[in-house]
Amino acid sequence: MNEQLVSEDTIMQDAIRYVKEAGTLIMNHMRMPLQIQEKKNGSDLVTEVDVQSEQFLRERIALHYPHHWILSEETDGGREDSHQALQQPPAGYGWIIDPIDGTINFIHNIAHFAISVGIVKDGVPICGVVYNPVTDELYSARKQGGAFLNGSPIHVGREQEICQALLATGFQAFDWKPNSVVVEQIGRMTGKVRSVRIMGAASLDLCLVASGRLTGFWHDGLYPWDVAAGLVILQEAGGTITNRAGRPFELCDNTLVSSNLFIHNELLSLLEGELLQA
Ligand code: 2AM
Ligand code: CA
Repeated sequence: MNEQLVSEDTIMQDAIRYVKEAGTLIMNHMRMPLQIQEKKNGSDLVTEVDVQSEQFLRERIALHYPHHWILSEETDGGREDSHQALQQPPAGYGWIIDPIDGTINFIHNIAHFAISVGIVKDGVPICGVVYNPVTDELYSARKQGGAFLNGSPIHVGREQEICQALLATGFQAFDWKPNSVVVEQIGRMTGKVRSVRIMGAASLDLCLVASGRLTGFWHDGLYPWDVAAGLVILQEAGGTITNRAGRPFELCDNTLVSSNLFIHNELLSLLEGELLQA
C-alpha cells in the first residue's frame, strides 16, 4: 500500500487497532509477577510490560507506516533533550507514544492507566487515542472531527463556577517531596474548588476532563507522550488547554492547565504566583 495515499481516517483506525492489541498484551500480564526497574527513583518506574507494549506499537507502526517518525517514552525518554524534542518537530506524520501511562497504578493493580497514542502532522497534533484496557474505555478524536468515548460523542462539563469544579493534578516523579510546588498549589485550591484528585495518569485525566467527569486538570513537567493524544481529545470535546501563562499549550511546554473553558481564567488565577515559569 502506498502510505502517501492513506487517509487520516485510515491512520486513525489503525491507531485504534494497534492500541487495542497493546491493551490485550498488557492485560495478559496483569496480576502476574512483574520485573520492575527504577528509572531515576522509586517513584519513576518501568516494567517489562511497558517495554513490550512500546516495542509492539513501534513494530506495528514501522511495518505499516515506515516513513512516519515515532517518539516514545521508553525509547526516547532517557535522552536529555527528549522534553524539547518537539520544539522543532520533524516534518510529516509522527506518532507520540506512551505504552503505559500511569505505570505506578498498573504496578499496584489500580484500574487507571492507559495506552496513549497521539499523531502529529508537521508538528500539529491531529489525532489522539487513549485506551484503558481494564475498563475497556477508548477515547478518540480527530482534529475537527469531534471526540468520542467508545464511539459515542463526549463533551466537557458545564460547571460555570470554580466552586463547582472537581479538579485533578499530579506529581512529576522528581517533585514528590515535602516542599513540592504541587502541595502548595493544592493548598491554594482548598475551600475554593469542590475537591482535587490525584489519579496518576495524565492522558486519562485529560480524557476525564474531555468527558465532563472532571472540570479541570493541571500538571507540571509532563512529556509529549503524556499529553499528545489527550490534547486533541480534550480540544475536540470543547475544552481548553494552555500553559500556566495562559498561552495555547505546546507539546514541549513545562506547565499545563486544562479545563472546560468556563473556569479556566479562575483556575489560572488560583495557580498564579508560582515559582516555576511556563
Ligand atoms: P507515567 O505513568 O507514564 O510515568 C502522574 O502524575 C503522571 O505524570 C503520569 O501520567 C506519569 O506518566 C507522568 N509522569 C510523572 N513523572 C514522569 C516522568 N519523569 N516522565 C514522564 N512522565 C511522568
Ligand atoms: Ca509511561
